[in-house]
Amino acid sequence: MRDLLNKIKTDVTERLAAVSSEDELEKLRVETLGKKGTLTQVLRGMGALSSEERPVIGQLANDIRSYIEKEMANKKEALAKSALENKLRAEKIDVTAPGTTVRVGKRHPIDQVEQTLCDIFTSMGFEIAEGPEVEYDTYNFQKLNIPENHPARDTQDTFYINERILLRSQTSPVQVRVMEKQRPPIRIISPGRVYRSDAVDATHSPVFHQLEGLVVDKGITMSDLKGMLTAFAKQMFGENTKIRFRPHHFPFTEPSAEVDVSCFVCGGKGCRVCKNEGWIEILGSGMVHPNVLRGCDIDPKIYSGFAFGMGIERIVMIKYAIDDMRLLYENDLRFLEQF
Ligand code: 2NL
Repeated sequence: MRDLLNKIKTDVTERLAAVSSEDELEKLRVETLGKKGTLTQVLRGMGALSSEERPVIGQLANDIRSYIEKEMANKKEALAKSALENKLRAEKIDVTAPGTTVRVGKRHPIDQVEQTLCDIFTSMGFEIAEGPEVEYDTYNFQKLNIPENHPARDTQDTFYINERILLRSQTSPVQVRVMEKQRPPIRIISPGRVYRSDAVDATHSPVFHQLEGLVVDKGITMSDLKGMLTAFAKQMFGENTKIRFRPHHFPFTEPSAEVDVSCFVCGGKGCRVCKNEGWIEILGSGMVHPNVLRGCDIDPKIYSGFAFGMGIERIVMIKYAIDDMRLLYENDLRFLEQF
């Protein structure tokens, strides 16, 4: 029996050394110390021993049992420790490692400039008005005092859906719709997409963007237009910017003027951006024609107004010194990422 006990001791010690998981350890514990375990069975057989042998073998069996229990507890602790070490090693974070860059998209330069324009005008008290891109010719032409024989009405210049319906060639019809529905005071801007049957080149596109503005109230004069545009030009192109008016003709305004800003690059001396002019044309404007007011049931004897319109692409091109409009539509990220 003594030999049997010693063999169990050496066997278990050997097997314990090879154990590499808590499951294996538990299996060995049950096989040795469990109800039907090898050591348990030996202890059960002790009744058959003589009264001299029993205390001696009993002592040996208890010593071996304690020894095995202690070794198993040590092993259990060692396994838990190395499991924790593995986990810590696997989950280690190198806080000095370079981060993974997230590529964030951004708005198209046309949209960025449109947003800037809207911010400037809304800060002056203008409200943003929107309307359909597919319009009646009455709103796009008649109500804007554009006569039947005007070249803009030519199918060569305008996209017609049918006799009465077309793609708007300016955002003015949006303002006409507001003037019909709302009574003065009116202070609105209308940004949006417009369509003209133009061939694509460095300065033309059949689809482009416009922002128009309109103020109608009692006592509105050209000096209100000039003061407001001066404030706008300073916010858009810098505090030192000056503006100048040149006489022009639009059917929907009288008098009409084209507006230039002093070149924000050279300050007026002449450079590549202003083509040595010192001035850059940015928009068209004027006092709303009495026929347009009357057509919207606003009495021009009581009310007057000013209006202006600019091409957003043109402003983008001026601001970033872009010499070809097509670059704005090609969606080449190497170009777009610069803005
Ligand atoms: C330009 C010139 C302009 C307007 C647009 C307008 C609108 C109404 C009444 C009168 Cl409802 N006028 N708009 C006025 C003057 C010029 O645009 O060169 N745009 C790109």
